[in-house]
Amino acid sequence: MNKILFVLLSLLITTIAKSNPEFAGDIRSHNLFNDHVEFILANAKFNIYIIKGNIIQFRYTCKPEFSHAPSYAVIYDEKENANFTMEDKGDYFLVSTAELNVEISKSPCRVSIYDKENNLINEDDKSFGASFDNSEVRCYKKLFNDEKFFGLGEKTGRLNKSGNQYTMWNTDHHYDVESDPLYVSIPFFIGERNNNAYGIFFDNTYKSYFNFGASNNRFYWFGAEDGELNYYFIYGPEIKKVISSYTLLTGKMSLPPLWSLGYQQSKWSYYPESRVKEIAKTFRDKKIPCDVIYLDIDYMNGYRVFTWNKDRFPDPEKMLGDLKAEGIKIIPIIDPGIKADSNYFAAKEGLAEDLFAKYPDGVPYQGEIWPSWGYFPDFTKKETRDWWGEKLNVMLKQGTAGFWNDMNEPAVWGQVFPDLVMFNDNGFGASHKKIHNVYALEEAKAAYDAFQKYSPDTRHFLLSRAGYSGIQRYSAIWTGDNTANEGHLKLACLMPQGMGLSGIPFVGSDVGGFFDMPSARLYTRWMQLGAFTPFFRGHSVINQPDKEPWAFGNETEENVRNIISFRYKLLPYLYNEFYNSSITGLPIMRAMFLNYQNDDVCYTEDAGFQFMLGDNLLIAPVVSETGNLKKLYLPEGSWIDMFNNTIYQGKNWIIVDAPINKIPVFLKAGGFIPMQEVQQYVGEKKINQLEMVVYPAASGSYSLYEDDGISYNYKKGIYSVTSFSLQVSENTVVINAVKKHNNYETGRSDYLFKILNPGNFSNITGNGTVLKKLSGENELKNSVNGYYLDSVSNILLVKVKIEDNIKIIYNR
Ligand code: MIG
Repeated sequence: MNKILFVLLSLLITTIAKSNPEFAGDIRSHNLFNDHVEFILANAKFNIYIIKGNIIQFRYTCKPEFSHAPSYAVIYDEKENANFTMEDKGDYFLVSTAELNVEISKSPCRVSIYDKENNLINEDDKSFGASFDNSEVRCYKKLFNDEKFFGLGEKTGRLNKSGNQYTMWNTDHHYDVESDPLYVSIPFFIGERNNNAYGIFFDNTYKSYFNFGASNNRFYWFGAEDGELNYYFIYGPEIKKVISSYTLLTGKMSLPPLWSLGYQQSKWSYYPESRVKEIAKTFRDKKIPCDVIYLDIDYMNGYRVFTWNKDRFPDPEKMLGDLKAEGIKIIPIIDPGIKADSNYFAAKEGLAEDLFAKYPDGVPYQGEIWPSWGYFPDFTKKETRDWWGEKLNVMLKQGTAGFWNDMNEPAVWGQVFPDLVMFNDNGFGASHKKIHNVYALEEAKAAYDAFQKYSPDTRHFLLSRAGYSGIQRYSAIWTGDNTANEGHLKLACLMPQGMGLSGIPFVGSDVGGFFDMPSARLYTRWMQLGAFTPFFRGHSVINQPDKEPWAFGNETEENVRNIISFRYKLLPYLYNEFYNSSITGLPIMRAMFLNYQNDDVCYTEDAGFQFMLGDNLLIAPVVSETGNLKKLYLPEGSWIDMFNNTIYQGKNWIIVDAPINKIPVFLKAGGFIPMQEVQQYVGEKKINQLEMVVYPAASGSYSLYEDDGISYNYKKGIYSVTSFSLQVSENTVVINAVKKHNNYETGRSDYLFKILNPGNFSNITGNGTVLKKLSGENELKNSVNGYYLDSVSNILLVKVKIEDNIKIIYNR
């Protein structure tokens, strides 16, 4: 009896002990290496890698060894900058880089990070720090009461995530405005306080959690159900530097085809072929620009991926060719699940070549998906990615312009993919628990690799619903199945900003809302917002009335045509921002505080409903269905309304009229906006003139990148860069344009400078000669050069031939 009690008791004690977290204990010993320091702790191993002066990797494990499996996210492997010193300071070790001082206390082991002026940036909670609880890992950090948190990728709610907890587990969701988690997992966030920012990238693909002081005011924490406590600390202090550094680790967007910046039209589903052609023709007839039409799941034969329904699409190649001639590119949806059909080639090949995810007993897993029961390709296996790429290439050769990856969370009818299903994990072997969040990333990699391999001369476009850190290297992201209501219109403004802060620049929402039917006003407002989001696509669920731009009556059609046309005029500016983003990793659509980090107002919740497009444009969408006014904040400097030339002084909240035909857009004094005439699709016609819009109330400069927009020739140096400057003094305004890199022939012959609110002027010279005053726009069109003042709108138009060096001077 006593014996039994004893056994029971000790069982109970061990169970209790097991469910208590263990914290990183004392440092027992350490080893110094070239690029890292290894610490042996009482109950864990702890490595610090110095990646760069501002990037340090902290890695803990309580298992006997660190994992050797490579990171899915991190592609940076240059360690040549890893200069650091380590000193023993008695109670602690001091690790110093050019930008940071890291104190690692010995008993117990805790981390504190300081800048070079010894300001505390971030530190472990003194009692808890790193913790291990069975397979679970966590890190507890001190929470400062004025600390703000941004990032985490695709999340609902306001941009500042403080006071909330979030989960990372890619989820197919009929989501509402507070749902979490969604389709994409980006375990990276930015902390900001006193204008100092840092980032933490927790490179763990298991289900993970981020708690920014939800229900406690002592610490914030992040952790995961399994895997290593492996995180990168990234110092700014500029938020921009944090994002650039994060994308140095995880990669930048590769430059997409220029046409993918155009308007894209989707619907579940356009079929048969005649319907697709009718949609294309309607865009052209109505002179509403459009570059892409999507084919949703009904183009397939019984939802079998890589097949066509031959009744609906008898000759895909011919159809794709016909549409291409009209400037319409076709992007088909791709679902990962392979119908378990013994007559279906993809199922046969996948089974024969062992390409599918399997139960631990070797039986291929089947889940329920669109084509009923189906297998799931194991994209973490190179052979599977190569095979998938071959299949995609068949469709590329047929003439598709890219792919749209859906259902890749992976989703199984909103049900649960069994955790024990095994994946190759690059040869290391791992269960669904580890692979779930990177499934879409590896599927996207397969497509991206196929593009490189099979189409080395032409850029293609990839769109994905799910993703993990690094997805920006391969794909654009859309924010999934939203709903046609005001709350989701607001989210369509916030979510892309949050994703931009998390390294994903090419992003947009289903414009108009996926579920339900928007009113004409809601649809118009959404189009106006969408026209300034990097990815611009209208989409809709099945069994809803039409949602194309002409489906809401004449007034809406006119307003939507105008804003889509404006997007096309703006393409030189937008494409330049895409180029910049591909170099810097910074977003195109930017939270206000990214450009104005020291302006507290830019962090307010209201300022989330406006954003910057690059450096020079401030976009203030009306995110309400009924409103005709917009309250917005203008940061420092002088601003001009792009559509009516009204001037405003910054550091002010203003309220402007925004009737249904208007979205308020402001140009910053001194900023340049390159524009061009409207085309119905990218490349429709040769465009001779680059319009350069400036508002000369301040000096400024701008660099414009141009290339062919479609090939990879830019990688061989075939592009052009022009450097513009605007020097404004009391008596003169001088505009300069200098070709910095001149290897690409843009085909443009002249510049038209549109000088908004020019002030007094006399005596305009261009390229050394005194320019002639012309009588109106027509004469301007027909003259080689000259100027004309549109006195009604107060715009000075100056036309000059494009030469290597341009100088325009006017006295005032
Ligand atoms: O179970 O392919 O988010 O854009 O139209 C729904 C049909 C599957 C979900 C996608 C949506 C797409 C739809 N898909």
